[in-house]
Amino acid sequence: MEGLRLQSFVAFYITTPIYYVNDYPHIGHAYTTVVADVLRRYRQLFGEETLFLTGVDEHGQKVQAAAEKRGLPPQQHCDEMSQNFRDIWKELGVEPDRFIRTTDAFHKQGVQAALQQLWDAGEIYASEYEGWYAQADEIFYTEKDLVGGKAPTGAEVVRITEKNYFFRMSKYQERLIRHIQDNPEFIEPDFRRNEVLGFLKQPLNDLCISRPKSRLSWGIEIPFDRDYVTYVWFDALLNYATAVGYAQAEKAGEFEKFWNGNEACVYHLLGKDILTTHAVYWPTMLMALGLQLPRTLFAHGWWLTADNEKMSKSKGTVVRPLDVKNLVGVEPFRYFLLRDIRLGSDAQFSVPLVLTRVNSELANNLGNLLSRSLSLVGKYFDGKVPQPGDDPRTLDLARMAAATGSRVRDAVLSWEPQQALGHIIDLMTAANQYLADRAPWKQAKEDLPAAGETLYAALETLRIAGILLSPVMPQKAAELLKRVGWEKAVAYEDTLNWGGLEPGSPVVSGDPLFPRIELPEAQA
Ligand code: ME8
Repeated sequence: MEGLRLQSFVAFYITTPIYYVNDYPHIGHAYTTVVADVLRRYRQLFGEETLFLTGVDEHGQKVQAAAEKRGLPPQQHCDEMSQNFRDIWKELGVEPDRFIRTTDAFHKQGVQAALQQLWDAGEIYASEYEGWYAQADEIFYTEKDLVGGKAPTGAEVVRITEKNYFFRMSKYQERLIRHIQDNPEFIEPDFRRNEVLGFLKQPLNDLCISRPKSRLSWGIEIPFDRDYVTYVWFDALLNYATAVGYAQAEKAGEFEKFWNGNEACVYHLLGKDILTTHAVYWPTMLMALGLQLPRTLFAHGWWLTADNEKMSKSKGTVVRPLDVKNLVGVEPFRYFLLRDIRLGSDAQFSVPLVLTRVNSELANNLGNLLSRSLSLVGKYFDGKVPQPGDDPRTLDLARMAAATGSRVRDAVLSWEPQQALGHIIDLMTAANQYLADRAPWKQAKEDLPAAGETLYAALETLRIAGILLSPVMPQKAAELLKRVGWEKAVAYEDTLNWGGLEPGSPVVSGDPLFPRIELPEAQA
């Protein structure tokens, strides 16, 4: 209970990266965003105040080039593309509280306020710069960074000399190392923290935060030199703060609550590809601005192709989230994304893997338990929840069910949603086994109250599972709860005690909640 009380004081603010609008959202974007949506719904279920932010990164070379390719002015291109992201999140049942675009006026103003503050404080200086620039990465590399004449990412580089503005990032290196060492929850998982600490063994350079307009015009103007725009990463990282009121006088209270106060718990979820920018640029920017650092940066892994490769547009291996959603349904797809990968590790993505998971755990395990129980309750108990009982075997199942809520909660709070779902499925497996052992279809003919006890227990485990699954599959969970005769609003506390279902409440039968899905011919 101590944990529950502590957590409920926290203003849990979860963010996803803001995605580049140079292309349509793919499975990786959907992954981060669905996980964030689910984690926030769990925290809400546990009684915490939450705020969930996602959005789009609209400035910089990549986006300017994509707009040029379509023959559109960048703003029009961004208006259209950002709408695609919004639409897809809606289709995937993702409900962010806020959707930020870096072309939003309040964001631009916040970025300029930060730049001006750092310039006035001498944290930004002008210097002649010579280096290797990779357009694809939008990053400058030094000679020693190059691998075989190319960027470490494999991108082509060109030699560039120009005046630019620099943020004194190197000044904060020691303080950053200490912060990472003193706050183990700052970078998760552990092995990623060690990677960052390894990276910080090399001396940090100062960060070039400007681009001359002659080379790139699509960006936020530098307030103290109108010939320059802001480097896209400096602009983009600030979204997390501007979205909750940074540098907006009328939103000072909100900024205090979600970012800079004692109760704030800022949680950035991101892919491992962008950990360095988040773990090095961002905290040093915040230190220079005199702001609090986020509580946690969690770098999750990648979905790979069936051949264990990174999905690639040129090889045609990028998966479109809506294709999968249209095949299996939105909520089973969400379930798969949380269940088939350990947050932090890589995993393979393929349609057969989605079907295997959804069919075995949702259609066969949970779905069969539900349909068998409901049809027997219909047949022998007039469609009403029967009376409970206290056979030792029933009490074993009851104990397991009543412990599942806190197991799920512990797993979610330790960033193991895959395991949280595993606990729910273990409960379904145990309930199916219980049903098979007690065979209520036979009991009904010999001892009707014993059959009632068995079916009550089956419905009761389904009720608990329904509540605990609601953050992942809100609509299916609501339907499941209605079918087992549970009309109350979803509340975590109701999972902690056995015996919530009222005998006599009507159950509702219907089509299978999770029909089995077969692989379309073309993909078999
Ligand atoms: O990097 N598996 O945007 P982006 C899992 N605008 N997740 C994946 C993935 C995959 N195969 N591919 C992409 C940017 N992602 C910047 C971010 S934030 C201030 C600025 C997800 O459109 C993952 O979250 O390239 C990754 O970090 C993000 O998409 C990159 O999106």
